[in-house]
Amino acid sequence: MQINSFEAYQEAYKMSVDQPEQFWANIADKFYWRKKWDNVLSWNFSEPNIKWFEGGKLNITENCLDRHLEKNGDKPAIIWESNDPEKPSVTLTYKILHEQVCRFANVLKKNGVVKGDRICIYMPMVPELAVAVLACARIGAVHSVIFGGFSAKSIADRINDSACKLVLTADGSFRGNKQIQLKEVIDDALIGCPTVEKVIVLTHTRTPVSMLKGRDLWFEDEIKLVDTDCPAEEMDAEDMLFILYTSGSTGKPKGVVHTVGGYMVYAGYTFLNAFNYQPDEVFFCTADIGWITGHSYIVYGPLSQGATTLMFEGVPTYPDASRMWQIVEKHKVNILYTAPTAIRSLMSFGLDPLKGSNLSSLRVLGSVGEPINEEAWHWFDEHVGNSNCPIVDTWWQTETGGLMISPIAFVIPLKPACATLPLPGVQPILVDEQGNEIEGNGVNGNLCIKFPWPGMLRTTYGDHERCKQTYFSTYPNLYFTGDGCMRDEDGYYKITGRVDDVINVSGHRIGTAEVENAINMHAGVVESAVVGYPHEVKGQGIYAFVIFPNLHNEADLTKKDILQTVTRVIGAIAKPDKILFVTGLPKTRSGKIMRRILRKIAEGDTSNLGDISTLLDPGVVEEIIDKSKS
Ligand code: 7RM
Repeated sequence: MQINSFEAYQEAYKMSVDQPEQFWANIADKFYWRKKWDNVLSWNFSEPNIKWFEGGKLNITENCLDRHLEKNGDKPAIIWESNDPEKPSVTLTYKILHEQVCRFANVLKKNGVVKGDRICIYMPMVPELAVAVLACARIGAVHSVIFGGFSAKSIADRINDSACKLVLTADGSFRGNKQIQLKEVIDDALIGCPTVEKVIVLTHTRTPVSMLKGRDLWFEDEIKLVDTDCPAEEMDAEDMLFILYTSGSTGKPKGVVHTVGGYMVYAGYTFLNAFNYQPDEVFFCTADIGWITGHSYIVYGPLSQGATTLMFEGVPTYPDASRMWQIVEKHKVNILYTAPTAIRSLMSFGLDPLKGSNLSSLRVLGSVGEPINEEAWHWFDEHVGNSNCPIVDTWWQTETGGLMISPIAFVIPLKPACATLPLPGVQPILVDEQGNEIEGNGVNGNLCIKFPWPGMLRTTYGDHERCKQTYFSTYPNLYFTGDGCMRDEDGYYKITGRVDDVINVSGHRIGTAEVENAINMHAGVVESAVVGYPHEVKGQGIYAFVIFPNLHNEADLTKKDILQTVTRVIGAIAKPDKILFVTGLPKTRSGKIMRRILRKIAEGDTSNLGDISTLLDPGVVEEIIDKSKS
């Protein structure tokens, strides 16, 4: 299953296009199925209706746990590193992890959870989070993990959208020198969540929490009441595995749905290949399990391959900027998979933090979440990789389930800051605004995918039409990624960033419409427009133009109030970096905000604003430019 030469890549790629069913059947064969599929693939992108390995029966946790027990039961499955460097790390062998997952699954069962129920997980980055995710999968419950930085309102929206029955949380979480009172946030969220029957609370930060009689239970009490035997639920390949909410250009976040069989095959295959994982290596993905990267490359990808996955609770700069390198040395990390924003933030501390740590265990480096700039790429290459480790710049999305366009370490010749070539099974195509294919090399276009791959989303929870509209309607019979892309002279793909109204802040997707709605909820705000602008560390920052007619003389206080409102409505991750009070917004005669102009102003590039003759009132542009400069 592992590709070891460029010729082997070309051969695999060719087969994946010429005989996709045979290609994926061969790979799926390497996993454990209780019953093999009847049909590898049926699909159309018009409804869309996509089915992989139909008729196949399996449980993903048998692939991630049980099947490794005999040979690798004592091998570390998860190594956990605490936020606090003084606290001992924790190692869960495959045997122990299996036992813990079974116990946790029994706790869920005991509390009435059955196959198909949706479970909301809002937990810190502790081993129990991975255990909780796998426990859901064990009994066929659908997990919906929510990142710890979202507000009560965001959580309530997500819980209600998929009618979750149970919530798994903790008293609180540590991130650097901050604490988040997770249970308190959940308590606020649940005021508006009638479907939630039970809340199971893990003790972690030991902060006082309120426990509601009949609803809230301590994890530590529950786990004592169950045994370690929990047979895995037999799942159809196309049964739902999880929902993960993600932002787009319009409306509320969508619940991206992944199914058991295809997702497993794709996460496992891409993990093994792109990173060239070797048995006994330690793989460290610095993402949070609240995002797709954590789902696929902390939990499911590595564990499905019997790998050792390192899970870190904290942040790269706590207690200081040497923390990541200390972790690499301490656990002899072989593969380090992180984000450009983390690299840029560490770069800003200079080279001293690197000096005390031995990084010679590193063999492969990876980047994900946003376009990596060349400066960061070279810094990562030279100072972390000692100019001796391939960097895989992996392009993919929540919706794709796994890596799509990415180098294969030691196989694909690299170019700095370039995602290079599609993995086998991935058929990218560039199109112009009208949907015409842009052929040849040295071209730019909108990135689409023209053939299904096993890890792709199947629907958006509860609203299939939205899935169709968002991804399959812009260009008929193509999956539209929302990204712009260049194909260079050598046919290499370089992702240039979103072409829709999504901002990528530190690798987190945030919809401009979501932020605008949040700002508009603030008393006194009449209207707002939000755009992204280049930010040195975060990649993109959030710039908000706000109409607030009755501004009193303490404008800074009002700005803080608006930030507070956004924090309440969405979460701290969506707080604008800049707020500019204006009296009007550039609108077309039909009332559409011309974000193109605002983007230019936010970038500080007002020399050429393009055609503004279609504006209702071109005068507002002058005003905004003046204010943005003062
Ligand atoms: C995995 C993840 C997806 C969006 C995607 C892109 C951007 C991700 C790269 C990248 C350039 C990369 N899922 N993106 N990886 N852009 N190079 N290697 O991030 O759903 O949260 O975001 O992130 O715009 O559409 S995500």
